[in-house]
Amino acid sequence: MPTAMRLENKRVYIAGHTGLVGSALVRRLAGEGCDILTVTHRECDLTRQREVEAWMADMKPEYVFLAAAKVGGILANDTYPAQFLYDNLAIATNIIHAAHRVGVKKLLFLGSSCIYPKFAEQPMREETLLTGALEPTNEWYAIAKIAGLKLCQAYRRQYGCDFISAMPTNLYGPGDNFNEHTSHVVPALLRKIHDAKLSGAEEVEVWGTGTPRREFLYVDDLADALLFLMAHYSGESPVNVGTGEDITIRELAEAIARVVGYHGSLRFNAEKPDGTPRKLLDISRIKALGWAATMPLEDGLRATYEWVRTQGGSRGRPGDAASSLVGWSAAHR
Ligand code: GFB
Repeated sequence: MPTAMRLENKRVYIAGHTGLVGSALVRRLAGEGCDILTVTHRECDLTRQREVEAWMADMKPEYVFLAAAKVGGILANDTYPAQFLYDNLAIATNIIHAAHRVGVKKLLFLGSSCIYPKFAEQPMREETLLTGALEPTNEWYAIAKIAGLKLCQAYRRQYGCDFISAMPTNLYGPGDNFNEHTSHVVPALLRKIHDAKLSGAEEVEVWGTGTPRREFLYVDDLADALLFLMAHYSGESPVNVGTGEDITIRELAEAIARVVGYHGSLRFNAEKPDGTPRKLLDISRIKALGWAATMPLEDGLRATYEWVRTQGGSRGRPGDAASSLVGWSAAHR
């Protein structure tokens, strides 16, 4: 077990600092006494190698959390395969290679649970990677994430770089994307059920059959896990990060209706894709290292709903219960 490493007074680059994971890392690192480095897309396009190498050579980060990615829910992944593959490949290769060039001490690459085979044995162990076909709706994103993970392994083997990878399960929380077409299921249903409550709609459409099972990790729990791994883990294998519990999409929708206080009905539209039937991670490796998630799902949903109702106001529209769809999309991409 490597000795615990502290980030105090260290130069720590958070790639993707405005996203769901990146903004949670900014919150979590705020109390660590480190020098947090961030860069906007306008200042440095992470898909442009020359720009990334110039910025990294100039800023010389010592630690890197690679949380920048083009992300989205099942529909976005299925609709924009070229962007999901190219953007995520380019971001991963540019930052990982530049980190090696400037001698970054340690880099943590964020993958995703969708890298595992569609019909992997559940819960999914890290060893099942590349043992079966991927889920077609997000194979583009998955292949880019697998490439990033493999690049970290290759740079560790050939150059001795301390580059590690974490594979989080489905995430939700403050700072998420609430756009109804590109978002993941939790923000999508929070928004649809909130607006149904405001408008008095009698029913809300839920995509798919409601039978797929998903595991949901609150993003601030993930941020804590990432700092834990940066401090305590140094190895070639990716490390799964999850809660160890999953629920059906129907149960999720019912939980969100309770949180929002919506009493209408849920209509399941089986013409929309279900995606992978189940994506529960085996978390025994990170448990053995000594980390566990703490936020129960319903509490996390409540905290997220509270955040978007208040932030939605401060980021573009009145935050009161009258805030409309426009407010949510304007406030959240
Ligand atoms: O969160 P989600 O879009 O992504 O969908 P995945 C999860 C499940 O929720 C699917 C259902 O079965 C959806 O059909 N669902 C129900 C909805 N209603 C909705 C809705 O209004 N919006 C959305 N988005 N889903 C993602 C990958 O797969 O998992 C990403 O596409 C990433 O690349 C992420 O890997 C972790 O969980 O199916």
